Amino acid sequence: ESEKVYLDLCRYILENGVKKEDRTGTGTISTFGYQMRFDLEKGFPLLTTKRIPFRLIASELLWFIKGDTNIQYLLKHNNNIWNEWAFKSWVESDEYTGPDMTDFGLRAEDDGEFKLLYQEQMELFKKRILEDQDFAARFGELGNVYGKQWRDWAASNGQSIDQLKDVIETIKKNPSSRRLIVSAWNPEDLPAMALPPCHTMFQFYVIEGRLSCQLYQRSGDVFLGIPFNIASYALLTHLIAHECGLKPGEFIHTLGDAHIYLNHVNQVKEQLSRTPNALPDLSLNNSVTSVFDFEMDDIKIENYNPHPAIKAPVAV
Ligand code: UFP
Repeated sequence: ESEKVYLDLCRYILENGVKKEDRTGTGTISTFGYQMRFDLEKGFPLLTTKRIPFRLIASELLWFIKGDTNIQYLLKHNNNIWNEWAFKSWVESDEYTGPDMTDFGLRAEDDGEFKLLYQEQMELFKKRILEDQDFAARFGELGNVYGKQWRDWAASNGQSIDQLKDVIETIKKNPSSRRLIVSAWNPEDLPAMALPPCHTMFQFYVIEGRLSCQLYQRSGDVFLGIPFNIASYALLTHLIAHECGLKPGEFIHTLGDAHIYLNHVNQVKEQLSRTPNALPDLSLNNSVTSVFDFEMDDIKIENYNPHPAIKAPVAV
């Protein structure tokens, strides 16, 4: 089954990874250059050895696909994964008059009293993003994140390039093309980005009526990030295949720095001790024809029987 290729990656790093310092100060065991292949006809690669919240992955992907870069869309779908980035710009702005939120992420971890204060401010922030359009336009906006680069890349002549729309049109018109690439890595934008894109570029390939996708991910948190990234790009491949009248082929995941954080090692071992179940199935609403029109209700995961979730701290 497909899940084994992910578990093999975990085992490979535990056995062959080298200790490496990292930006977050957590420490990792790391390897450079690794590739996993998932045959999408053999089930949807949502891991079963721990529960993965597919709903968050799907709503984030639809947000990218729509070219939306404002967290309001995510909040409307009860998706909180990008909140901290927007909250940071709010509490650092002149308009914020609440309690001091400097280093809120780190402080919330070791200070229970501060954590309550932080949660209260975060709830107020979310409510305002949802209810106040003007506030959302100013403080919900994340700027040059994936949605912007995929759908509205700023060209030097002042025009905008819709890479995703262009690549879908080319898949339909010229499926044998070897130039079916979308890049999120925009060197000009990097200095202003809090988190430079981890999924830097992806390429499509069509053979015998099947659409495959290969992602180059520069940096992968193997325990927390990678399972999300696999499901996200598998879903993207399904959606584009659906629009183009193709069957999904393979998702090929190529990793640069693939690492297990030192404070995830026990969780990884726990996961490796579990026996995978059959992969679930993905079901898409056939009446939706364009990837740009998909909504959450049009995307369903069926027969998903995971082991329980495993908690681990996020390195920030
Ligand atoms: N990371 C992922 N997948 C993602 C994402 C982040 O694994 O989709 F956004 C992890 C990789 C790394 C950290 O551990 O987040 C980013 O840190 P850096 O920029 O230093 O590579």
